[in-house]
Amino acid sequence: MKSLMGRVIFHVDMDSFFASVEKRKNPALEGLPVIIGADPKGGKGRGVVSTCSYEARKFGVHSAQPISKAYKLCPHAVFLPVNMELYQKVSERVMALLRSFSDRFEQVSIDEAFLDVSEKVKQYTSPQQLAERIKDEIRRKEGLSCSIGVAPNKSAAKIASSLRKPDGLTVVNPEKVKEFLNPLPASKISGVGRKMQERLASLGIKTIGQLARQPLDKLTEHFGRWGLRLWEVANGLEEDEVEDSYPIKSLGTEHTFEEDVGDWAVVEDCLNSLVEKVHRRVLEEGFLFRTVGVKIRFEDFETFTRSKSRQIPTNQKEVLHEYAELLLKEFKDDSRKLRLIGVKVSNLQKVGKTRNLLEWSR
Ligand code: TTP
Ligand code: MG
Repeated sequence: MKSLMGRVIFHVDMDSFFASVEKRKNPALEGLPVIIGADPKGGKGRGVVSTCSYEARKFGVHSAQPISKAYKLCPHAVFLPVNMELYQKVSERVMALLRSFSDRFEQVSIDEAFLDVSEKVKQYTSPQQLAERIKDEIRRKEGLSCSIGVAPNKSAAKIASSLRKPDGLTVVNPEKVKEFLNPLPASKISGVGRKMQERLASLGIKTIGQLARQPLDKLTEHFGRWGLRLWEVANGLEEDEVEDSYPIKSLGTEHTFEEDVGDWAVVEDCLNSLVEKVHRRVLEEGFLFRTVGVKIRFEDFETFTRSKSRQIPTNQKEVLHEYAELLLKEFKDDSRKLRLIGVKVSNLQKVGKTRNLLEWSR
């Protein structure tokens, strides 16, 4: 087994990300409860909270809560719609900055990344000093705060970043990983959702320490390969690499018809096969996508592109198909014949191991 000694992993997670970006854009919101999500419509709104500022969290508001509930809990909050384009741009700048501080860099979501800084950290007096430097840079350049966890592996770093939010910094020394993990609830492990937590509790397992002390056989008997994973994480033995984020920005394909096509049924057939192809590649590469785009070229070579994004990344073919079809529909009534259509997905992220575990435990 490779040694964890010498590895320095950071997990960086922006604080109340969408809400903080809105606050930076409009300083009048400073200190106020701000809720980002669906329109509350005076308490009758449908849809959910995307996120909220820490001021709103004091009232019990949280991500994924029905917006009507959030309105009941905190009617005087400032409610704002999701401005994804803006958050995406800010995210790209933050991620570029984080990447510049790391030997290896893996973005895991719009506001979260792992950094392997094992080499880079040698230019600083301590991991703590490098983490503080990163926090300062993000504050100075973007006016935003983040929380950082430092540990010799990814799972402990991720847990560490969550402990002192907002504006937190938690350093776990390599020889103290187990000591750090033992008292924490098992639900702190990424992927242990409510169901998994209940199953663990039924076996008398509440803390990570209790999980760590279980015989491995017992865990694999109950949870299959995830049992091994849980046991490794709980014992501070997980050794996943920080996987450099994939340079591929989008995946797509297009088709030029042999002869220009006027029959919409033919276009739809072609769209189906393009969707199949793109989806196969998405699965092969292990991606999730947020954005679906189409391209359409008429017989006179006039070309259009359209795209539609969703908030939550997915790898579902149904979503890809539904969005592509919807986007193409705009052109259905055009009297010109079609020369080409194309389909692509973008805003990609890799399906991490934790995400598999997450889906499995739901
Ligand atoms: P998180 O990092 O989970 O949340 P956060 O950054 O708002 O707050 P924290 O300080 O606890 O890290 O998610 C990042 C962004 O992703 C968040 O700002 C909004 C979006 N998001 C949703 O739209 N829906 C959700 O259910 C969650 C959890 C996040
Ligand atoms: Mg966050």
